[in-house]
Amino acid sequence: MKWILFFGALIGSGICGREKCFGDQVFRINVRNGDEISKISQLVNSDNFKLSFWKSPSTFGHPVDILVPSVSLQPVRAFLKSQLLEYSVTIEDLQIYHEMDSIAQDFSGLVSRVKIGHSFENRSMYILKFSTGRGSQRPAIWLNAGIHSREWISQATAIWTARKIVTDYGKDPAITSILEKMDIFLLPVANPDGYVYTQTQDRLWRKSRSLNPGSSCIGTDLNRNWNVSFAGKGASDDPCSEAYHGTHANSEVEVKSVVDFIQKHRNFKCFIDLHSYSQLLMYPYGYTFNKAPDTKELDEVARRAAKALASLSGTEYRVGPISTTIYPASGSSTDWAYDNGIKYAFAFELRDTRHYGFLLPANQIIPTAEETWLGMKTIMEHVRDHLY
Ligand code: INF
Ligand code: ZN
Repeated sequence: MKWILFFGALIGSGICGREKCFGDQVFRINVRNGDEISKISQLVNSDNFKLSFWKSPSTFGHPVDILVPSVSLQPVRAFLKSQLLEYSVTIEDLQIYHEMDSIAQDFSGLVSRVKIGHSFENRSMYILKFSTGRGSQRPAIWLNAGIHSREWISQATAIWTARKIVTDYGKDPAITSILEKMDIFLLPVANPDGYVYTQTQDRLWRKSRSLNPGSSCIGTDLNRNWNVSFAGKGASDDPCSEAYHGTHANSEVEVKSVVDFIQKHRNFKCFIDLHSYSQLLMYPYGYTFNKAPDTKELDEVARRAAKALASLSGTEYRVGPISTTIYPASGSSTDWAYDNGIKYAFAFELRDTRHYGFLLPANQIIPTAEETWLGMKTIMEHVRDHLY
């Protein structure tokens, strides 16, 4: 019993630092004998970890699923490792998946959950479709998040935005009028494997988790894998690089799934990609210093959006083309959207500017999401009034 007290003590040390780290998970444990079943039962029954059986132990050889609250992830992992118990994470970040399901169920007349594909490790990729119209090809907006897994404020902002849209539809004239004319498609977790990896192994993981033949290094930078100036400036051909572009454009199934969906739909007018951090609002191009044909209009819209964003809490964003505002980057989602006819293509670098960086405290999630919503709404209102 003493190990329970030891592992329980880990909780007090604030596993995720001083801030609550979000993302409950379901661990699937392969139990091989009675001794292991009794150890798991003791673990679940101890009130240290607030665990519950997702799937109770039955006979050996059948896995046991336990729901692990985010605060208990580390001590439970440590315990399972110490007991040589093999496990896998079956449902990563329940909160985001739960929230998507409950929004789609609670507002089934407005929202539907659509599977657009799967990740390298075979996790489903789900989007939420917000639509008031009968026609299937209404002018559409794509909101992308979590392409870089460590940028947790991006996924969190996206799922908050989903709830905001359904809550405000019919009340806020802006979102109501946008949805009267357009559909919104939201992908909260564009890199599911990387997201799980940041929660289970390496909090600062950025890339996908695909294997690179001939290299021991894992993953491709999904924001360099799009078919636009592929393998150009600001991308690397080294699989060990954080900006590795992959073997060829759309080599990554996570990118291909989005590309296929958007190309099949054929009527997207706006693409917004959420990243963190640095507080930037950018538009094409990243792959060249040349100005995009619509630079004047995109700059004007972006400045208005940044102003709306700042109106809530004074958060200051810099505005400009990707290549000069942050750095040259080829093969990015934003440039691909723009060069494929989606004129209103933007990328947000959310809070903050460096103090916390990727480890933005949970108490800044809602303030960040609320101000970002004002910026995104400004863009979407412009698109609504300038359909082409
Ligand atoms: N953004 C940079 C990146 O290396 C810059 C960027 C953003 C390029 C958007 C293109 C489009 O992808 C981040 N921020 O990684 O997290
Ligand atoms: Zn990023």
